[in-house]
Parts: sequence; C-alpha cells; structure tokens
Amino acid sequence: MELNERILHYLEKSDKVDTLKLASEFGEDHQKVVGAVKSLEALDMVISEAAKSTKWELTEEGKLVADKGSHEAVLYKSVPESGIPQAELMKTSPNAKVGFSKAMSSGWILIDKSGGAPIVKRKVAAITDVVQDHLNEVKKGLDTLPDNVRNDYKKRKLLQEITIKSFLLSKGPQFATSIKKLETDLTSEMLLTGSWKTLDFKPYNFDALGQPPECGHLHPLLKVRSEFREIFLEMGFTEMPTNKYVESSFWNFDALYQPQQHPARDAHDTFFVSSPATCTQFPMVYLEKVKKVHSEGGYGSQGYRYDWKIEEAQKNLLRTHTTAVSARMLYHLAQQKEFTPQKYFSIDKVFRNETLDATHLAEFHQVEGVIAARGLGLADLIAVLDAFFQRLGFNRLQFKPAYNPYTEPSMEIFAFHEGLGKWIEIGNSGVFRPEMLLPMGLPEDVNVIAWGLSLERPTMIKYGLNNIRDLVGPRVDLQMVHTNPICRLNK
Ligand code: FB9
Repeated sequence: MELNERILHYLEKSDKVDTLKLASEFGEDHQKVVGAVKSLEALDMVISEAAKSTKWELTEEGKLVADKGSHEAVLYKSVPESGIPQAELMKTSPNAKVGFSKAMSSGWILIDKSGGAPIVKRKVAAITDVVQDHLNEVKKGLDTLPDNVRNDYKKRKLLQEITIKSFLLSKGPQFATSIKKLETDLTSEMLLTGSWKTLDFKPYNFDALGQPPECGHLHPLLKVRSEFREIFLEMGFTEMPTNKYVESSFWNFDALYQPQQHPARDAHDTFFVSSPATCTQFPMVYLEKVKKVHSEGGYGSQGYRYDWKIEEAQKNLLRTHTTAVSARMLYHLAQQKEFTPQKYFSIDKVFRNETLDATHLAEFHQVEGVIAARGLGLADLIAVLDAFFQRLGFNRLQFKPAYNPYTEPSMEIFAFHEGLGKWIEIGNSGVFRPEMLLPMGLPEDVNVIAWGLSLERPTMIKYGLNNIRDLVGPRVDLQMVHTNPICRLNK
C-alpha cells in the first residue's frame, strides 16, 4: 500500500498522530512521511500542526565510547597486573588524560611512588563500564537514565539534546481512507460525455514554481568584456567603432609608423585577404605625409629611409591589433578645427598568424585604452594604468622597458596576482610616436598614451582554465557556460 494510504488508514483509527511516530511505526524516513503528509494536506485530507520534540542522542565521542568503552575503562584495561609508568600509560590512548582522572575518581587505579618514578597499578580486580552500557541503551532509544547521569554525560560531551520538528496530524475536511484519482486535465471527451460532472479535479497550486525557462547564457568572455567595458565607461572613456575585421595595411601598419619591411607585416605573422586583396580609398593628403615620414623622415625624425610603396599599404588583411582602430580615431580627431582631449577604448577581435599553443589561438580579443591630451607623458600613463588595473584588483604594478614600432617609450606591465602568488604580465603600453601623430595633423603639444591587454588571458585566470580550447572552440563545455558565476574582476 502506498505510504499516503498507510497514513490515512492509521489516522482513521486514531484521531491524532505525530509524524515521528508514523515514521517509527512504518519504518520509513521521517522526511519521506512529512512529504506524504504535505501532499495529503494539499488535498485537504489531513490537517498538520507543527510540533517540536527533544531527543537525546550520542555525540561522535559518545558513539566512540559506546563502541570501544569509556575512556576510563580503556585506560584501566591498559594497566597490566605488574603496573605501568604513568608517563607511558598517558601515551596509550588519545583520551588517556580524561580516562586517568575518571579511573582515579572511580577508585579503579592507584599511583605507587615507593620506587621513585610513579607507577600506576590496578586497585580493583575488575570493573563494570556503566558509561558504555548507558550510552548503548540511549543508542537503542531506551532513555531510562536519571537526569543527573544524563547531565553528567552531556557535560562530558558524550550526549547531546536535539530538537526535532515534526507534525501532529488530524483528519481533514476531505478525509477518506483512499485517495480519489484527481484529474489534472479537462478533456474534450469529458465535456462530450458529461463525465466531468462526477470527476474530481486536482486544485490549482498557485504557489507552484514554473519550469525555469530554457534560455541562452553569456559566454565567460562576454561577461569579462562587460566588466572591462564598465571599468572604461566609469573612467570616462568612449568606445571606438571596431566593426571592421578586414583592414588595410595602411591603417594597420603604415599609419602607426610601422615600416613596410617589419617582420610583423610578413604573411607568417599576418593574415592577408585574397579577395578583395587591396583597398584604394585613402585620405591621399595624409597618405603622402605618411609616405614621406617613412621614406624621408620629417617632424624632427630621420624616418626609416626606404622606398615606401603604396602597393604594400593597399594590401588588405585581418587586423592584427585594435590599434588600427585607434589610428583611424586619432586621424578623425585631428581633422577637428579645435583639438579637444579624448579618452577612447576598444575591446574586439584581432587576428595573428602565429604558432598556436595552449594559451594562444590565431585570434584573440584585444582590450585597448587611448588618451589624447596636451602635455601627456609617461607619468600620466603610469598613473592611468595604476587606476585602471586597480579596478581589476591589482594594487602592485611593475613596469619594464619594451619596444613597439608605434610607441616610444614603451612598457610591459606586470602585476602581482595574489591568487596565483606570483608576478604575471598583464599588458603592454606606451606613448605614440610623433612620426605617427604629427602626419595626422594633431597639434605638436598633443600626446597620446595607450595601453593594451587581452580578454582571454584574464578570463582564463578568472575561471581557472588552463587551455584556451576550454574557453573557445568546439570543445567548450556548454555546461560551464551555463553554470559559471558572474564575473567580478576585482574580487
Ligand atoms: O593580457 C595579458 N595578460 C593579462 C591581462 C589581465 C589579467 O587579469 C587578471 C586576472 C585578472 C591577466 C593577464 N597580456 C597581454 C600579457 C600576456 O598574457 C601575453 O602573453 C599575451 N598578450 C597578448 C599578445 O600576445 C600575442 C596579452 C595580449 C596583448 C599584448 C599587448 C597588447 C594587447 C594585447 C597591447 C598593446 C598596446 C601597446 C601600446 C599601445 C597600444 C596598445
């Protein structure tokens, strides 16, 4: 018979019954009985009132004593007929100290100091371990201990009093000893035959929670991107338009004063596009200035002194950095009649034809910050990096001189990662060169400081991933995307 009906039959014979008693009578888990009661209560077949009762049960130490004997009995049994040095006896069990004092107060043992070193001897030939017997009685549910004894065991942390929540049951308005099958759907057949008139329908449970709607979940990269975006916006930066994966070599390299023979411009580092292979739309006055600064110098620079070719600049590629976007933005800024200071940022994909490994793929997201204002210098760059990375939870930065074709000076950025317990590289930065800025037409006293980092690296660290292929690509565990926590970069 179903548990529900066993409960109803029991209740028919007795007006009130506690769920604990039912659990014991039926040999069922109390929680299972409570669950059945709740379903009967939903049908108004029973009424339950919350009840509380207390019960004594053995602590973990009490269970050990019930099993192995009291500490004093264990100690007594460790004393041989001939006696044992007290120091040695105290090493025989982890509870020897408690056992010794109890065995002494029970008159089971004595200390013989006649020979100098204290020797422990048995004072009685045999003992009865009443503590063990009492605890085994409680373990069986026979609670016949006098209060003073029970309180002593509580003090010795062998017994503990626990409160049990249960329910006192009585017959409900719809009480019956069998459960009518409740219909859950009103069918057309019921309406046609009129059987609905005699059927019982399950009442609506307006408290029931709906099925959680299946929906999409943000990928960890997008969560980290949102965090970075928030940090930049909080700092007053404006997002640059980065919806141009295919870029000309001109904007990706030449505008950044990166010479045409630079190794990064080779096909082994860059993905060139075969169709359309070239771009021919450039601001030609500006292009001529770029050509001149590369080939002859100018603006105080001797240039690279090579035969700059427009065909090289026209080649289309997948942008290798979002600094190509920064170049376009700065050129656009330079066309303003009156210069106004700006703070730009970008977070988007870049592509590099480099060796793949566990942490590098041919594409990654670059995060870039750019500030253009009069009289900026390295100190301003360090200060803004400090403020930016503090928002990522980094309070200790170190800088190392580096080289970029388009910034001078340049610095690699390092931070001490408390979680990893080591210094890690967290980005690169620098001051854009005059050979890049002045051909655009920016005023001579305007400097531009910038820095960059990736999105994948912080995301992998944040979510404890060691292989980039666990973050992006066909091997990604979609359950990870579903369940991973929200991202807080500074936590
Ligand atoms: O992101 C990087 N590391 C990083 C960043 C944040 C972070 O956060 C913590 C957990 C919370 C942890 C680590 N790096 C830059 C450093 C290394 O990972 C490096 O091995 C890989 N670098 C990429 C380039 O690799 C081909 C990261 C990427 C990178 C490097 C430089 C720039 C952008 C991205 C730049 C720039 C720049 C410089 C001057 C002016 C304008 C832009």
